Amino acid sequence: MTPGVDAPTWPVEFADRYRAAGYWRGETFGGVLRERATAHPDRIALVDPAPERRTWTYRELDQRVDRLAAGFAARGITRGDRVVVQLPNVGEFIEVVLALFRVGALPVFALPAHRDTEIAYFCSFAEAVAYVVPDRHAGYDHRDLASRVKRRTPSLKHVFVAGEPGEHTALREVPCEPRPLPGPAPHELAFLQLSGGTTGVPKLIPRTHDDYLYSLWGSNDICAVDADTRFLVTLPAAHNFPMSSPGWLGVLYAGGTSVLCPKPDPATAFPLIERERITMTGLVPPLALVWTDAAAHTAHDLSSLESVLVGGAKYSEQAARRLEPALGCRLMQVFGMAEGLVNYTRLDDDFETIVSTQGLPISPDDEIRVVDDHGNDVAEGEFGHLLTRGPYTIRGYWRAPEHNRDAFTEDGFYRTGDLVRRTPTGHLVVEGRAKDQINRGGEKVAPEEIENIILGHPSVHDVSVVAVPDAYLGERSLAYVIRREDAEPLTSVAVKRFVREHGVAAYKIPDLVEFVDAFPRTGVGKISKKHLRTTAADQQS
Ligand code: J2J
Repeated sequence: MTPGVDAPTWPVEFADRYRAAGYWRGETFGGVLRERATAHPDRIALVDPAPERRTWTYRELDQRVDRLAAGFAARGITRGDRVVVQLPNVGEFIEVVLALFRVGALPVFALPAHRDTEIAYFCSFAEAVAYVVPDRHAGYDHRDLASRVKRRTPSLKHVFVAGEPGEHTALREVPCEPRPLPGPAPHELAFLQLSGGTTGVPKLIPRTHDDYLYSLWGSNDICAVDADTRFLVTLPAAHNFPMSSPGWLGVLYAGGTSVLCPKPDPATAFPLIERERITMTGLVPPLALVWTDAAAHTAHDLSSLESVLVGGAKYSEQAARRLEPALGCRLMQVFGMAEGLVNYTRLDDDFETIVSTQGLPISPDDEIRVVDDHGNDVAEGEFGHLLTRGPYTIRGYWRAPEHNRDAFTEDGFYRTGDLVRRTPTGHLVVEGRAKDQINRGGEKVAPEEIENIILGHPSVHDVSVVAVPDAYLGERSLAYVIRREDAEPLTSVAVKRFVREHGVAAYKIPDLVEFVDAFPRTGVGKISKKHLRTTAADQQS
């Protein structure tokens, strides 16, 4: 463990190799923005179309980021400090993140859907000094959430609000005269990203400038992102996929334009595609289905679209076949993870490969192993557990030594928890998942987190949360509950309300609740989730 990094990192011989191979270029985000602003100051970097259209040239973005970074520094936020950032797809999000990068402070990327439980955990676990929120978003007042979290979190010194601040500090008051800042070194951490999670609390993923920047330019090469790219940020901008595959950060690296989409539905996105002449975007499979259907009878001109990336969850082959003809652009499947490894189908892959595989890794130095339950490599083409190691895949979660012992092999391979098969061309096909996680159309839910909440209900004796197949989302969540014999009667609605009132993101509330008398057990007496999943799937079909 490198002091100050708080997580295992690449052994020196690997780091040297990745530098020598030219993957790690010794750049930082702050430096990249400055260089682009110098090279082409008047190009548009960013468009925030709502409520009034705002644009930022590269020069303006660089200058505003400088002033905001100076303001953060003046308030005592320094290199290595953690700042929880929870903003929707607005220009302020991009400014805040880039300003923190420039200071060397680490954004912790919360999603707009997160509530008290998650935010309080991120703030306390990361010992965050600041938390950045919108005033209201999607009918929810984030200032109240911030007040509650601040009372519970001693480390939290600042709450900055984009919009009307209430009892907190207005973000617009923060910028001040720029001053030279020491800034981070390329091998240092840039931010902490959230893991999809399989455990009671999400793990934090430490990414460095060097490794993440490689995943960006590597993605740009594969996806043909350049200065002419006009990328629509359709998914929440804080998620790893729309941020880096190739995402708004990849587009920034290439000197292109990112347009922030306030909502992902076709009624919002299609007019923007037409007006802003969007060339590329990224979608999760359920959204891709909705877009494909809506494209058939839209009056909007989508002809500027050149490629659409679909990933985050398995995209069914039937759905994939329909996308290109409907949207009139290239489909690229992407199978990625915030821990690192990202695979893309290539623009010159044949149609069958594009619709039936989840692509090839970005890097020739992404090491891929497909192993059986005992860690032995399976035969060519057989399916097994995907392990990976490489120039932009982490070697350990942040401050999680015990979990790291299970999540990584001794020689540093990350156990993705995904079950894959490799085709003769090296393309990966995702066949399933061994980790205990629900993938709700790209939104990941850790059953254990929800089980722990439900177990707190006085009428609950035991609970097991599993995935059930769903035609639209791919999977939904089902909570099997055993009631306490002597307790008050309990309804499905009451269980859902209990989880909601606990304060978690709405997508984590069980879609279905069923009451049972007992759980199937494994030979050693543990609850057999496998058995429960099969029962659930049978009942739903
Ligand atoms: C099946 N499962 C997939 C796919 C991810 C790009 C794209 C996605 C993510 C992401 C990302 C899948 N088919 N095409 O970070 O940069 C599931 C796998 C994987 C997990 C990672 C990116 N694409 N998955 O989804 O960290 O189970 O990243 O291990 O949220 O999503 O989730 P996450």
